[in-house]
Amino acid sequence: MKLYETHRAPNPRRLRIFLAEKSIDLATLETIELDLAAGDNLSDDFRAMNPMGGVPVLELDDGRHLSESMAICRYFEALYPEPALLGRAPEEQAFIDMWNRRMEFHLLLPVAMAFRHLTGHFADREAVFPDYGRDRAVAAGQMFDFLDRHLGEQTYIAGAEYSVADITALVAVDFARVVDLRIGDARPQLAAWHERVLARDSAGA
Ligand SMILES: N[C@@H](CCC(=O)N[C@@H](CS)C(=O)NCC(=O)O)C(=O)O
Repeated sequence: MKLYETHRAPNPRRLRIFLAEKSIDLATLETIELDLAAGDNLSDDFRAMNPMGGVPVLELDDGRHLSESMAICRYFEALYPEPALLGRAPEEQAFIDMWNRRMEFHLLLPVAMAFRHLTGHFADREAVFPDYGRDRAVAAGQMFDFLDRHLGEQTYIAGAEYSVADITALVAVDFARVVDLRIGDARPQLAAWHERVLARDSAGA
């Protein structure tokens, strides 16, 4: 299998952390680094693999291409069920999915939009609306506040156990630094959770 990714981008980092939690050695996959700023992901060859143009993309041994970080995570969860990061019992799976989707739509996406529209990093391929970027940065900050309250009640995002929802939240919180959004001193529960998840070996993946 081959993994097309970009080391500093948040979605590929989600996948790398997921694989590290499962002790899957990245060296067993051939990894191909793409330069997003240079537009490597906009080429015809790459779009033939993923018409949406995003990383990560996993090339299977039969030559098919799987994209969407969560689809790839689900594939590896099925291949390597332990430790379970998507839950075991039906209710546990459903609640982890609910929290992971909340982290994707209400945290990672606003952070990504703030980055794109405040920095103009992808101005070569999309219109840039700084007001929208500011609005998304505010929304992400409000989510930080929400999570600070939420994590006062439980150890991890989806409950008592570490899950993929923590991975999505971690990459979003860390990536938010690019738009100068930080946890700060006013969010102690979020800071304690951040220290907890950052202390895991997988966080450095
Ligand atoms: N929904 C996709 C998003 C993939 C995505 O947009 N990846 C970003 C990097 S984090 C990307 O490739 N951006 C390049 C671009 O938009 O041109 C996933 O979950 O994998």
